[in-house]
Amino acid sequence: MKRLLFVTNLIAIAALLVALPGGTAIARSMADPTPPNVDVSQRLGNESEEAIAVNPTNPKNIVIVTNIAEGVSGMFASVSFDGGQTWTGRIIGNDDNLGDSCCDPSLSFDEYGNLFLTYLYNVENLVPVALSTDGGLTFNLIANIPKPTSLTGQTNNRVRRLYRFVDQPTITAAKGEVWLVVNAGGPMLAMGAPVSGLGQVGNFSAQEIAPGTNNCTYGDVAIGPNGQVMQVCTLTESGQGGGKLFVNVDPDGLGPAVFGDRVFVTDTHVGGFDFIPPQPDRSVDAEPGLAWDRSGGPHNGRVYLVYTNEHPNESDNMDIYLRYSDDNGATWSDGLRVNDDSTTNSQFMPKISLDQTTGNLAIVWYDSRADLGTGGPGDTNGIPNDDAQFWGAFSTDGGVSLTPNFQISAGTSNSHVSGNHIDYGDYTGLSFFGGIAHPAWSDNSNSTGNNPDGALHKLDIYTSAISITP
Ligand SMILES: [Ca+2]
Ligand SMILES: [Ca+2]
Ligand SMILES: [Ca+2]
Ligand SMILES: [Ca+2]
Repeated sequence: MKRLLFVTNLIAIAALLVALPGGTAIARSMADPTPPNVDVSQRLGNESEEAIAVNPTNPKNIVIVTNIAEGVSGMFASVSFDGGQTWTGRIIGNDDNLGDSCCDPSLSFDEYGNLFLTYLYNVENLVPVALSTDGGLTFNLIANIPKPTSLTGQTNNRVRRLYRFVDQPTITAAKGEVWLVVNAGGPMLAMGAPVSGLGQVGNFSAQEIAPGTNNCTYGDVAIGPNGQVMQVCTLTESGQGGGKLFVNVDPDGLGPAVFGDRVFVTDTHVGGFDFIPPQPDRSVDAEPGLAWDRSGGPHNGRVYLVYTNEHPNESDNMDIYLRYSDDNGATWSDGLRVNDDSTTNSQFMPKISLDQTTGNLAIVWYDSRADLGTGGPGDTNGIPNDDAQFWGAFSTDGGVSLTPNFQISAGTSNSHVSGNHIDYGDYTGLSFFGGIAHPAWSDNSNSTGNNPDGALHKLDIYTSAISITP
């Protein structure tokens, strides 16, 4: 997410086998209390704000794209063909065929192996869509989506006001369609295109404003089993006071129906720029994320929403919550707290992913529970709640309950000492497929010993492969 602040700046253990309901278990390493961590970027300078996607036609093929801090244009892109053990990285969007990329990458593989990438330009108010048909080795621009000239059911005045800026694009592809949502200078604008095979992508002719989303942003988009599309966004009040989550649904995707009225889901008490000790320079938003079950399993059609909640407001006690809906977002379950610690520290920047081969869920987030300011492995500096680790949990029962939380990052990071002006960035990455969850996060612990900037300096991108096995 290139939030507006950033736009302005630019212009200037023992085996841990946890038995789960249904007879499944999480297999964890005998020797290591955390799963093996891999430093994907191994670059001087700060990489942060990471997107990750697993190729369903070849689950050993994983792609990561992230922001970089140095230089005017460019993003870091890296590809693995061995399940995330080894990576080959490069810089893209540095005035190459992808133009002058700023940041905010979003990635999605579809069932044909198409890999879609969207991001922001430094200068142009266009929404780029790039496609890779070789597993992320190369990308080509397939669309530069301009401001629509007209929109069904919208006044000319509304259309005229679009694209004063564009921010926070998110792309997802499945069920023969690809959808992108972007904050189009006020409301959320959604655009979709048909997909019929590898490299076979039609025009982004379906463009719609999600009603009632003016000043609503930092959201996500998901595709349901019948091709329906849901967007979520957070309507943020100024500063840190609070935010409300709303969803809108287009019931037939690329068909003639349009997005319905917004549905209020919950208050989060997390503002658009809510400052917390572990994210002191950039702040956080509620970072809502969606996952729709298309697995054909027992919870087919259930859509999940993960987000951050602060309670009490302005306490910095942020927690990760999960809700689900079985009626296309009309009504939602009560919030289930995902993090299982008993501290009052911050959990933030959650990401959710649903394994479409099983219907199981993975959720990951940054977590400051181990930083009590009393030293030890979770505290780098004697100050409480300003260091973070990366943690996760699975759900195998349709989001009714969660596994015990597990620590993913082997080390502890401190975003402020990275000198990255956006701390860890605005979001994290997760792709869950075939029983293996692949998270991506920003890390300056140097737990792997190969960050060229050393420990507690600039950030590298880390990943891990976490199995949930029968
Ligand atoms: Ca707040
Ligand atoms: Ca908390
Ligand atoms: Ca600390
Ligand atoms: Ca680095």
